[in-house]
Amino acid sequence: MRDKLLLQLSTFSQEHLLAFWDNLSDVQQANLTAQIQEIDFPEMEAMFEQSRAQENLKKLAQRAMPPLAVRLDSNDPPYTSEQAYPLGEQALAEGKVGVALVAGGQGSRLGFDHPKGMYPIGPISNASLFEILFSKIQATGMSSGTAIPIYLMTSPATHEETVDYLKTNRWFGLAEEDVVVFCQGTLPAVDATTGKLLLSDHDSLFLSPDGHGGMLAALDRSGALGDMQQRGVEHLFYFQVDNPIATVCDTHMIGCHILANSEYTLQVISKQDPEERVGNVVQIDGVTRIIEYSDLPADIAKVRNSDGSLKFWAGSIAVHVLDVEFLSRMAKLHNALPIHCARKKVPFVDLAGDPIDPTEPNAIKYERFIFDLLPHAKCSLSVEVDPAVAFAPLKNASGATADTVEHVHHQMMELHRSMLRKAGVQVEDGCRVEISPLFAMTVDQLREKITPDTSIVEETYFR
Ligand code: UD2
Repeated sequence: MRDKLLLQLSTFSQEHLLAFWDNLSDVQQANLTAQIQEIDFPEMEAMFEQSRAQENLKKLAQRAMPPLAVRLDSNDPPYTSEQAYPLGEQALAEGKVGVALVAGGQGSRLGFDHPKGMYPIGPISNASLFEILFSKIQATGMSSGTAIPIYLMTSPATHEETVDYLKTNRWFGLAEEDVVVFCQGTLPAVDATTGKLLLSDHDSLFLSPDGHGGMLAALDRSGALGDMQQRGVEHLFYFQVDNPIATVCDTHMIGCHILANSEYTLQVISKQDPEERVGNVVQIDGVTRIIEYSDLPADIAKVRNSDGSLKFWAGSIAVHVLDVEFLSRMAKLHNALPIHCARKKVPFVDLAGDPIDPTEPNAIKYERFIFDLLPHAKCSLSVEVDPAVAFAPLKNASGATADTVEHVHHQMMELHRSMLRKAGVQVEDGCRVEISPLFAMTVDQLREKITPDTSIVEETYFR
């Protein structure tokens, strides 16, 4: 086996991967062989070339325009709520909507040593992100009279613990057959100057998750795409595990998606700050695409309209509706998603077999982003939402300036107080309240459950 591998690797100048072969046990040799056989070496070479010739985003961004969008404050939106809601409701009732939840990330930025979805985010209930989001799917299914399947993406680092956790908690009320868990793939990290693959140990490559764009191949490979087609799911509501107030299966958004014949619809917020940490949805040469906050040149991000508003106002909060037919067309296309390269510090084992912990970025990690499918869509649309009711991402450990547990708690309780007040309930300012999605998802549902003029003066969890 060694000679065969060596021949293959030498074609791509990667023979160093076998440097410790003779000292490995049979099991270790088998593991390393399996990892090497998974690698598409010509593709790796192409990716490394690409990392040296990154697209000139600055030049591209000069030609950017704001996207086609359904705005919140428009007097003349392309699609009205009256048109959109019934269509969204109908699609849900007919079982044409499924949910894709990407949960491959670990809570490392958060300082949490488990899959992020297990983080106990409920301000009073301590319910985890998974519990809250699964409850929203269950509640939506109950009100539309149909079970909504969820396609949950994990990564090798989060898969086992996630599945154990969900099993132990009986899939948080969803039927087991409606929870399809599939694992995303990985990509090797390479030395930034030579393009040589890095070893994390004598018998193992350094592999990291292939980004949320890995969902496209993983849906296909795992059979999840086929499962959707078999169930008659036509529209996939996609969102991230870190946003507990996501408007899961947003009826208005799904309705607008259908009205527009869109293949890829984005939920967007109106950015308040040019450098807000959301993707910038723009149109370039008539094609909609997202330029990540870190890639949009500051001078372009700051351009304002005559009324003072930001020209590039549309911030993607990573909530999308994608057509299943579109996804299956894309899955058949070779390299539908480009590769993104990031210079990172990656610990590795050098040729002498010593572990090296670099102090400066030494490697390139590769990722794919799902929103890079946008330019392939025959038609796409952005639908604006109020961030106060739809976006409270949990990203950072306490003490950071944004997106911490404290920020999320504050925003969840503000939202729930405001919903209660709209339902006619009196709530003291600052009173800690939380509403379980299984109690009510909307103000109308709250009205049915609570007598108007009830007064809430102490911490209350509605469940
Ligand atoms: C993402 C978006 C950003 C904005 C923001 C909203 C990208 C590149 N940027 O920023 O534009 O919409 O979210 O909160 O997407 N994940 C996987 N597998 C992976 C990598 C990520 O499942 O290999 C999941 C992860 O579990 C999380 C989501 O994708 O649910 C986003 O990942 P992130 O937190 O790294 O993205 P962020 O905050 O840079």
